[in-house]
Amino acid sequence: MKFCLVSASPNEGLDEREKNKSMAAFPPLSLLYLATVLKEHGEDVSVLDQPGQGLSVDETVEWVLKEDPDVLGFSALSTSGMTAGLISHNIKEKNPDITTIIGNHYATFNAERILNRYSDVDIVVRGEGEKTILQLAHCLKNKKPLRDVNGINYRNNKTAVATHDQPLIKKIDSLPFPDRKLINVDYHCMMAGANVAPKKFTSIVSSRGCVYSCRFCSCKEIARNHWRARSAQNTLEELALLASQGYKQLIFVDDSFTLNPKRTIEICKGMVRERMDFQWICEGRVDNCSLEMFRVMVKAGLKILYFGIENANQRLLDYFNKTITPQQAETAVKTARKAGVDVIVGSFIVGAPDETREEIQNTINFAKRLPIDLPQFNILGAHPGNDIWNEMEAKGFLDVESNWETGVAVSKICPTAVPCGEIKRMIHKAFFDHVRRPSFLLKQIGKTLTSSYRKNVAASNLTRISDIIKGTNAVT
Ligand code: B12
Ligand code: SF4
Repeated sequence: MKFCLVSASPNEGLDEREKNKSMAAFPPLSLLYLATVLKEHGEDVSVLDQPGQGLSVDETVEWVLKEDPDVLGFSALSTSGMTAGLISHNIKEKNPDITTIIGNHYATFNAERILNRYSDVDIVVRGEGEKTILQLAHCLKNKKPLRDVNGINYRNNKTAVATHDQPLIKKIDSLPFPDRKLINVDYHCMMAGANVAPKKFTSIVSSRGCVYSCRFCSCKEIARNHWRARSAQNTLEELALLASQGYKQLIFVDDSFTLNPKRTIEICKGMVRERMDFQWICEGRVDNCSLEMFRVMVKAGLKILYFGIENANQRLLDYFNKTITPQQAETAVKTARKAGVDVIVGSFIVGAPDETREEIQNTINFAKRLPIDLPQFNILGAHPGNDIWNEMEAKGFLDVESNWETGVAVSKICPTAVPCGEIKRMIHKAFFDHVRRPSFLLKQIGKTLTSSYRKNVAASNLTRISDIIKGTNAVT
């Protein structure tokens, strides 16, 4: 059977190709895993990264028709689902025999809505896809009923039906390494408008899921609150393969890369032992921050550590169910600094229901006080799959029909939140006040002079950096 897998672009207009390209910061690991599993089972597969390759809807349709698959599968997050719906429609007009499938977060949390809105989408896959795509391939090939496939929604005689959830893969070490050669795109990693990975770059995932339940996050739903880690050995084998393929810079896109410090340390020690020489980025929780772990991570090439600090007000941290304190954030940042992490990014979320202007300002001031290199201020969003979405719906603030594909800022719909426009102005100003402080700039220049990683990033982003300082680059 022939499969075409497409990572759909978040912007269906697609005129601004450069903008689309930069959205596709990382390779679509989802599709690369699925394609590799299918290939291992003897299927014929090709993969297209629409935003990565900067293709319009028409160009994508043309590519699919030329490939002439039996099955066309899309990976979609929020707005890219709309593009997938449009492409499915244009494809079916020309070749109605192709079976169209959509997966990923957008699909998982909107399965019925997708089948209702897009008559040209045949099957929606919920959650983890490797087992499901193989079951689907088997059923479609042998003309067996789709009800035998777990984790899908489809139409049976025009009625939408859902099958049982697909059980999670127990041992993710059993999965093959995603074959990155299936896509030929030079990926990059954008942060504050600058490419922080100008060398040969890719992403990797060493664990799936998360045991926490933050109200603004939908990861817990996909992995059903389980954390499944690959062994250090298995992760190191993939890293060795990436090194042999010439990759120099990486991002771990795990939800919880540091959840088990022993495993994290083992991976890092392996990277040092094998002299892999990667420069890499990962996320960390502020309640998991031993100096020993950070030191080994730095030794193994950690360059950018991204902390979910979220807010300076305990009341809001509790509302977010983040189970951390501002004091923990302070300790974590100082410990990472002491361990020699080159760039520390603090991510903050503001714009919750009942959050006052003073509380928002308190978070902005907290960000300034912390010894971080870059603040990232985000506006709280309601997406299908997160608890905030359910809360806004239950309170009657949400127009589900207009917002399920895009998500919506809480501050746009909740009468007790500070209005969205005002928050945008506050965080825009906060960002530039933060990065234009002479003391901050001097420190950053000093650090850049002593870090070969920073020097390389700075040299590759001279125009962007001057745009940021002048305020002509949208970064928050
Ligand atoms: C890397 C990443 C990105 C990259 C995506 C690059 C790419 N080409 O794929 C970039 C930076 C572009 C990105 C953008 C955004 N992201 Co993002 N991203 C992630 C991240 C960190 C990792 C994704 C990943 O690779 N996981 C590893 C793979 C193996 O797992 P997977 O993607 O879930 O794929 C599995 C299943 O979903 C399923 N599946 C997926 N696709 C398909 C397709 C088919 C046909 C089938 C059968 C199955 C299937 O099978 C896969 C294998 O098991 C996740 C967090 C996370 N841990 O998942 C957030 C995450 C997915 N992103 C999120 C968000 C909110 C966004 C943005 C909206 C952010 C923004 N404000 O702009 C945009 C959306 C862009 C858009 N409109 O399309 C949310 C999703 C929320 C939601 N309910 O939709 C997440 C969960 C982060 C979070 N904690 O909230 N993101
Ligand atoms: S925000 Fe991070 S810690 Fe919280 S549930 Fe999501 S992945 Fe887990």
